[in-house]
Order: sequence, then structure tokens, then C-alpha cells
Amino acid sequence: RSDRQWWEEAVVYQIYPKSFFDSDGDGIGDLAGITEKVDYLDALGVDAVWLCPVYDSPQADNGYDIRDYRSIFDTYGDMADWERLLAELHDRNIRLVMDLVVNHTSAEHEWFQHSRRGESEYADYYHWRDGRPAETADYDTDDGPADEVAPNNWDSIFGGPAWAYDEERGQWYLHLFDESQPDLNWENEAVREDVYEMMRWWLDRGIDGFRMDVINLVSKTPGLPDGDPESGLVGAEHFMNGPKVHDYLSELVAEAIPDDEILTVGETPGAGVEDAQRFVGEDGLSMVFQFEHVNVGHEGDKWSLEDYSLVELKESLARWQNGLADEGWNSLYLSNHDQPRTVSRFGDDGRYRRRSAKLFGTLLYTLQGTPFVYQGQEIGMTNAPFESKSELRDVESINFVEEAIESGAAESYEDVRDAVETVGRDNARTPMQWSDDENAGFTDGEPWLKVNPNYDAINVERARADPDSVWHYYRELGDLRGNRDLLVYGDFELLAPGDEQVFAYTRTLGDERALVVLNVSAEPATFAVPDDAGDDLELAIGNLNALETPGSTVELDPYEARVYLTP
Ligand code: TEU
Repeated sequence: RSDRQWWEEAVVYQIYPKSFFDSDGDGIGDLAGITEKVDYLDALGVDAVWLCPVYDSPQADNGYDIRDYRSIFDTYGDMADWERLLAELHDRNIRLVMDLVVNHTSAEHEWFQHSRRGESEYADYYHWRDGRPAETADYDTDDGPADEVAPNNWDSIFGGPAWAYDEERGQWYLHLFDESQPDLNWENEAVREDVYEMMRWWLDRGIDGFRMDVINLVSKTPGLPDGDPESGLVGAEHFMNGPKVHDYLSELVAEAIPDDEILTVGETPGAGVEDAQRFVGEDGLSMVFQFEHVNVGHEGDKWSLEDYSLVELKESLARWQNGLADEGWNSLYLSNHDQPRTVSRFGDDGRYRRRSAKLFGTLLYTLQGTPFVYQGQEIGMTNAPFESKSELRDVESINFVEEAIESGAAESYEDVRDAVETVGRDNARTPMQWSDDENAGFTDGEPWLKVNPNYDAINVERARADPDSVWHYYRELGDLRGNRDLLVYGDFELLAPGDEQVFAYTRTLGDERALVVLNVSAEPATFAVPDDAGDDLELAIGNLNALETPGSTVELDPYEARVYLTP
């Protein structure tokens, strides 16, 4: 390959600033706290950090509701703190990727304030519409004047209708997320230009990339027609991968991204492989975050999760591996700030926690693509118990619980507790577990979200002191991947697609080959190595004391993972 990119060879670490490290005792993580931990990131061996939003924000959605794109949320620090963090990261050759949230702003953003007053320059910055006469609609909305309902039947991704009535303007505005997050109107060229200018402003400050929040939602079907009322998320066909999404994205890249050195990863819920091929092909993004693999086991909506089928997970990941092998690049992730913890979601967070954490680390680092490690994943952090609604902080979870109770679907929190503890976003957001000190060493104050009570056993200090920990295994995986082009660029081939226990594949580059064998189950497994896939290979890493060379069959213990390589 002649067109190698640093971000193809990198491992990216995702930081959720509110929960990473609190330097000043207010119970909330901050920029100075992250700066204190840059040596930690360096020791783990990551090459870049994706920092979730740190911009000025009323925090209805923990910063995904931005009031001012060009300043820092004061609880996190200020611009000087941010510059110090950037400098400390760059000193250690760690790049910084910032979150870009431009599908919507906070309702407190000055654009929205101007817009709701109808000031001509900003009047069309958002999607404003008159309500629909109630008698002409077959849906109901509580908001607004008595005789009208929302302009269309679209659902908000956070529950309830996607429209809110604004008294000041006397019209309704669209919000695909919380009502404090109005959607920007990308049809308006002035909006797009303001976004590009803001991006160039951040690039001038020396950042290395953008993670683009729900970037495939920016284009809506003109006229905002009703969606299929039977669909799980009503309206999705009119706002996910909308008609102009590729025009807008290629324009954004042309206008605001100077060259391929800048990592651009678009978050694209609902995008299939073919959409992704265009996003990373002609549109020019480096990669996208797709959702298919994290949706296996979901029946319809996000809150009902069944045991997932490994065959389905393999089929999905293999399709993305193959679909983006030649003309694109994959991002790789198993959890983030919106998803449950990896071991709880895909592995075993009880008896086999450590082993399954290592197994999924092996998967993450040996597929083709750029691995994204979410804070705490490197020590095998788990989902958390939430005993009452008052322990929840996430707007999506709180809306869900309230709606379930209001609609009569649940009598009390207890009825939905299992769903919240299985998939609620607060699972990923409990504070980083640094030590077995009070509050897991995260803060000297009262943490903004409860600490997972298992911090006495699962924490960084303990993991770093134990050579057999998940943390050291991640370090070794990083070395293994970094030392071999094979694990970055090698071709992927899925083996035994129908095997319900074992996830096995090869990676091949020239004369070099890797064989990865993962027993994704709590029972022992036998894997028959096909043809000569195991010839001349030696064990490079594994989560148990395995054999040096694979025979014609591999006997695996529960959640055992092995990577064999050509020596
Ligand atoms: O998430 C977009 C998204 O579609 C989902 O992951 C969503 O948050 C939810 O979990 C669906 O059930 C992005 C951000 O990652 C998320 O934190 C923000 O809340 C959201 O956009 C709005 O900005």
C-alpha cells in the first residue's frame, strides 16, 4: 500500500470528559483532570484521543447540546486548559480528535435565540413550521395550541414527538433528539458556511480530526412529509441518509477538511455497507461508526434486547470487513458512551469477566480497521446497578422511564429497571474507576453519577499492578497490532460462519498470516482448523495458557481467545 494513513494504523481512545477524572473536587470530570492522565494514555499505548464534547453547553445531553462552539464548558475549564491538554497530548505523539455536533445545537445557542425571534438573517437556521389542524391529523401531540398538532408524525430518537411548539415564534421546530436540541436547517447555505467556518477555526488550533455526531441525519426529505406510522422510529426514512446527505458531506469535506491527514469519522446510525462505501468513498470521510453489529439482538426498539446470535454478529461484522476492504476503511468499536459496557453486552460480566474482556479486546484489535477503545474498556468495566429512577442522569433513559409510566406500559421504575440496566446509556457513563479509594479515585467530591460499586475489585491501580490483567493484555494487543502490518492491512476471511460458539478468521498479507480463534461462549468448544489455515503458525497472544502451535483442531476453554501468527 502506498497510501497509508496514520489513522489506519492508530488505536483511538475515547474520553467522556464528565466521567474521566475530576481535578477540582466538584464531582465532575474536567480538562485539567484529563491532562493529569495523559501519561496514563501514553502507558496504555494509544495513538489518538477522541474527546466527547467539551464546548459551552447547558448539558441537557452532556454536551451534545452546544451553546457556543468556540468556547469551553466552564465546569470543564477554559480555552487555556484545552490548549494545555492538546500540547501535552502532542508532546507524547497522541493526536486529538474533537467531537463535531452540527445536526443540532442547544436551544440556548445564539442562532436559535435569533431564529425564534424571527430575525431575518437567522429565520431559516432551523426547521420551523406551522402546526397542523388537529382534525386533519391521525396522531396527537400534547404541546402547542389546543386546535393544532405537530407539523408531521415524526418521532424523536429520545422518545415522544420530534416537534416542540415555541411560544415566542408561534411555530413548531424540529428536534430529532431532546427538545432542547433543535435541528439545524442544512438546506440553508448560511448554516453550512457557519459550520465550515467553525470547523476551520478548530483546525487552526491544531486538532487532528473530527468525530461527526449523527452526520447522516443532516438532510431531511424536502417538505418534511409524514413517515410510515408503523415504523419503529417514525420518520426515519425521511431523516436517516436523507436525499442530500452525500452532497452535504462532500461539500463539508471540500470546504473544511484540508487533507487526508485529518481523521474524519462520521457517526451514521441506520447506514448500511453501501451507504458507508459512499461516505468513505466519494464523500471523503476517513471512516464511519456503523450500528449494525451493536444492534444484533435488538427486537425493534433499543430497549428490548434479547440474547444475541453469534452467527448474526459474525455475519454482520464480516459483511462490513469485506464491504470496505478495497475501497474504504472500517472503524471498529464494541462500546462507547451510548452503548452498554462490552463485557455486559457481548461477553460475561460475572464469572468470565476478565476472560471475555480480553476476548473482545482481541476481536477489536485484530479485525481490519481502526480500533476505538472506550474509557474503562481496558480494565473490563461492567454495566452498573441503578436502583431507582433518581440515580439516572441520562435524558434518554429518564424520558424512557417517564414515558413508560405515563403511558401505563410500566407501573413503576421496577418494571423497566432491567431494560435500563441492560442498555441505558448511564452504564457507560459511570465514573472511570482509577483505584479502590472512595469514589473509585475519580473525585474528592460527590460524583455527578454514581460510581459502579464494583470499583474495589475493578480499577486501574489494581489492573496495572497485575501482569495478568485486562489492562496489560490491551497493552500487548496494541504492541502486536502496531508491530505488524498484517494486523492493520491484512485481508480478512471469516472461517466457519455457521459455528454458534467460535468466531474464527484469518488475516493475510503477502506471505504472512494470522489465525484468530475466539470461543464466544461459556462452554468449552472445539474448532476444526480448515485446510492449511493453521500451518506454520505460532501462538502470538491468548487469554489462557494455550499451545504454541495449532493442530488440526483447537480445543478452547470458555471465552478463550488465541491469535496465531506466522513467526
Ligand atoms: O448519538 C446518536 C444516536 O443515534 C444514538 O447512539 C443515540 O444516542 C441513542 O443511544 C439511541 O438510542 C449521538 C451521540 O453519540 C449521543 O451521545 C447524543 O445524545 C446524540 O447523538 C445527540 O447528539
